[in-house]
Amino acid sequence: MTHPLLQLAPEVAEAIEAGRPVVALESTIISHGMPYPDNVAMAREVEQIVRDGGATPATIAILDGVPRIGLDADQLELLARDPGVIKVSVRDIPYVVARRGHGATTVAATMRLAALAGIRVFVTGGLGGVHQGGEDTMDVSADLTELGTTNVAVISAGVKSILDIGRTLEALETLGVPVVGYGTEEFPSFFSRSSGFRVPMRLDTPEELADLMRAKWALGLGGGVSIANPVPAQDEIPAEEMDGVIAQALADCAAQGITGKDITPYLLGRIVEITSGASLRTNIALVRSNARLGAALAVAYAALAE
Ligand code: PSU
Ligand code: MN
Repeated sequence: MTHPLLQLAPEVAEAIEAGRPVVALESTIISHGMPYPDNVAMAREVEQIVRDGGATPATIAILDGVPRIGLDADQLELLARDPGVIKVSVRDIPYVVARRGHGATTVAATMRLAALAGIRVFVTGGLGGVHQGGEDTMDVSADLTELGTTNVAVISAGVKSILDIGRTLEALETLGVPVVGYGTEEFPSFFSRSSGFRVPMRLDTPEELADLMRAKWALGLGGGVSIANPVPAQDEIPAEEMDGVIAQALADCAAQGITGKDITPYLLGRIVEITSGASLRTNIALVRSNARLGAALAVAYAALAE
């Protein structure tokens, strides 16, 4: 049933086979989204939160050219500290597999591999989207294309204002992707609960989210669902505070001449530096919160599928 090129961890394979709840987790956030050792501590803690919520965690990455669904402690450690790990979006998957390399998967690549394994719920921190100036550079994350085609629900804390949030929401509408505010009318901007943009739809419980997923896919409406879960209020950094930080990081990025797939990792690292680590604490807090919701959603969705 499972794709022959995928390697599933035994507990993940058993859970999928039995129809028990499974939550996919990405690995670019580990290798290229946070500094060591906070990244590996976060990765372990998030897996534990998913377990405590009654689901099986499946962190996804490519190791020695093998797409793996579910990793052990040594594999998480390797992803967290090996500088040879490549950032892998969908276009990079065949290269890393053929070259037998190590790859940390983005939201787009993780969605695709999760879907191949039969996993429908995926937890991350922030989505990629239309970059600022994207109307000229055409720098639009493949995360959006993937949300348009692959049947996985992605829980994030919204989109950072390193991106053009308005154009990102427009692109998601064009692609037919439901963007659901979880308990909110306003689309969150990762560090902040607000963004100045409304969500097109709001739901308030994991059961309601599961119903939407089932309705979409039962009707043959392929593609993803973007669930925007605002950072908990006590952990947020107000948008006004982040605006200056992000403007500084974007200016530094341009001055350094950084382009393409290196832009997002550079900006994430620079924001941690400029905020002296405050942004990292918020980042970790929102991932924890997303993991709690992801486990609850996987449980609710598995109950429907019975
Ligand atoms: N935004 C974050 N943290 C991240 C990323 C984005 O706040 O770690 C990562 C995710 O893996 C996302 C990827 O899928 O960056 C998007 O990169 P790009 O813009 O190159 O598609
Ligand atoms: Mn890009």
